[in-house]
Amino acid sequence: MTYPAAMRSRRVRLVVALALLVVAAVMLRRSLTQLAEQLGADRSGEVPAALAGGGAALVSEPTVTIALEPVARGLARPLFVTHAGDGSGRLFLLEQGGKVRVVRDGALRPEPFLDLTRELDSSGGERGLLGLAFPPDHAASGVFYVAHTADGPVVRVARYRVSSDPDRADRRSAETILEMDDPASNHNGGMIAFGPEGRLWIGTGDGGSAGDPWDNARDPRSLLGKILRLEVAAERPGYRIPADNPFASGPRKGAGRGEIWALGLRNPWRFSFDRATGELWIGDVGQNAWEEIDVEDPREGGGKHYGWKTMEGRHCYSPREGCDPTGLEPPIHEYGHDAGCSVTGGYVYRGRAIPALAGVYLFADYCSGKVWSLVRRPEGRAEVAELLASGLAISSFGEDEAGELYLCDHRGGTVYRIVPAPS
Ligand SMILES: [Ca+2]
Repeated sequence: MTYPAAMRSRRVRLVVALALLVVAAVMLRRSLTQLAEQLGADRSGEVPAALAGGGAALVSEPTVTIALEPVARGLARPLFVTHAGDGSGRLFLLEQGGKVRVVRDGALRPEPFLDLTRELDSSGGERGLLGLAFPPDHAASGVFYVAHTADGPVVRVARYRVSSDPDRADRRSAETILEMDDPASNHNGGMIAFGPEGRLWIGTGDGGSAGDPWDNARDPRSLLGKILRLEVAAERPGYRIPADNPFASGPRKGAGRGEIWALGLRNPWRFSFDRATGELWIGDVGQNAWEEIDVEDPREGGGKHYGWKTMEGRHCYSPREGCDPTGLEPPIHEYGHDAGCSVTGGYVYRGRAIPALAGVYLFADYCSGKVWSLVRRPEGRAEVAELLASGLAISSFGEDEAGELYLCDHRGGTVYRIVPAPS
């Protein structure tokens, strides 16, 4: 090899090495970007500066540590846990594809309680069987309610009855209570629960896509982007509008749909009532930047507007600057997408196993897997602490009859009970 040829070959090696380095750097950057996107950390919609005002979370060190104990494994995309309130001690677990499963005496029964696989439309990541609620009179009436997406496309709330076997429901007993348009595949709400006053509460998404293109959440004539409150009874078809709903009586009578309890929500994926105080806690999933927790005392009469899409959390969304927050209810807590990407509202703990959590609200993020505690300070601020970095895709919390709490790992197919950490 002549000298110039050796130089050339050395130069070629150098160029090849540099090129490989560039390729490696690009690949690393791309995989980091993909990871961030998977976690939903899309920062493309940079938010305007926060509006002035109090409410910033006080972040504290947790004073209690928790652990997770599996109660059922091998589930297909679990996304809710509840109980029948009938003293049976059973847990009812929802699988997104359409099955309700029963845990009785600590064992997951192989046969589903109810299989709605054929009734529902589970195409798309947020479609499927979304909610389940047992009324206070379930032990006597044998009825229960589900929320799911279906062809139409619609979000349907329907009533079913148990069969002669209490661990099997009658699939043919379906009665539609309410159907709502479902214009896009995401943001379908689907949380349903009976309030302490015995009414059926329903969370509805804003209809989906992004940025509420139909402006549903702010519209008192639309049932989407709301919390609804209905009066249902086992032997009566359909529903009635409770006379004390905010648009059913009083000064705002007729100014909006009678079914509406609260407005301005984007996708109140999970909400709950505090067993002790009756307060309503809502986890409302944000757009690109801010996840929020809202809380209200229903004795104030409802009709609150939680801001979307004028605001996302405490920040202007539409318009992006200079929005008017007059009359909008700020969240008690918000967090940015550095801590997650999709809030999963939880419960105020009223069980007995973890006395240090008494009266503490637990919530989580689907993407980051973090579980937080929230305590309301006397001045109204939220004090938030990270309880657990679970690494799970937490799709929901749930409660048993005794008030112990559970969470669902959507990806791993396991439902866990929240227990005190071993000392
Ligand atoms: Ca809001």
